[in-house]
Amino acid sequence: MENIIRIAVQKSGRLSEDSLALLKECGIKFYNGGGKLKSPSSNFPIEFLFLRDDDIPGYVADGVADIGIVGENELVEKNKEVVTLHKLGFSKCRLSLAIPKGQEYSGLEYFNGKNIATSYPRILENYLAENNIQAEIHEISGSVEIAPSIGLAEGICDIVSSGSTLMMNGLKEVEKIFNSEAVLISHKGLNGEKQAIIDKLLFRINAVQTGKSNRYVLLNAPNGALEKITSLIPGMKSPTILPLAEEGWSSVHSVIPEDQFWEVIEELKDAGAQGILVVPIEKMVI
Ligand code: PRT
Ligand code: ZN
Repeated sequence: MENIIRIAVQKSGRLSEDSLALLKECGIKFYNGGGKLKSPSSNFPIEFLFLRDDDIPGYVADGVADIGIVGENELVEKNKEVVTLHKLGFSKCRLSLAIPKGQEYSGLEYFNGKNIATSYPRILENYLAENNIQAEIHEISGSVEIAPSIGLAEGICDIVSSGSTLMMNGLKEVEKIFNSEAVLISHKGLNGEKQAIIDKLLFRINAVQTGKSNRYVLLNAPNGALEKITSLIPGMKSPTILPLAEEGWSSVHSVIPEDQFWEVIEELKDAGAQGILVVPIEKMVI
């Protein structure tokens, strides 16, 4: 039988949209409508399993799925034996300790002898042990943020993104204990053929991610400014320089990192560049 790999992705929730969008951008076609739990791709040797995120580390560790996409918070909490292949840069959040807004907070010792509600008992237990804090952990599976107001606990340890859930529940974030983002994980000890398919997928993911973190830039420059301008936008190997129809001018094409974009554009203008166009890059292979 031809080798295919199975990927576990979240069925619905905060990870699913970005996970599926990334795989689509990798050119993988699949159907995920109709509440199906399993779906093959029509153009890549991969089959999708749509699961709850809590189950993904376990399914990958057991080999039911070969790879999976899950948040690092869930991965560390479940503590299953899998390989982390790649950070995916989405579903970023943090696990934090929070207490009622009106309470004075002097430091971690605040939690000595207190009750803390959380859905992440393992991560919290390790953190408290590392910091020599003796607190009682109350494991609850959801709506952790209401625990202090109903008298279940004095503090909570929960996922924070914008911080608005804490605010709405009269809580304040006092310690950040863990940063998380979506990661691609794999089963340990896959055969060579499956590994080759995964390498192909990783190559595509890298091309998509590199494309997203760069911009293609085109501009016109007087020939006298070319030296300065090419030093500002060295590109992948070196910029492309083409003569314009107008004597003494050139068109320069290059690639710039997305996060340096505004500063570089200003420097290019100061150096004499005109008609600067900045274009997104769909895929980039270095
Ligand atoms: O049904 P299933 O079990 O698959 O999903 P789930 O409900 O357990 O998880 P889901 O879809 O809510 O989150 C999946 C993953 O997304 C998490 O494991 C994290 O890795 C990541 N993620 C990113 C988040 C958040 N951001 C987030 N904001 N997970 C949860 N939240 C919740 C948090 O629990 C809190 O209630 O959002 C609230 C805080 O958000 P802010 O913006 O108000 O601070
Ligand atoms: Zn879950």
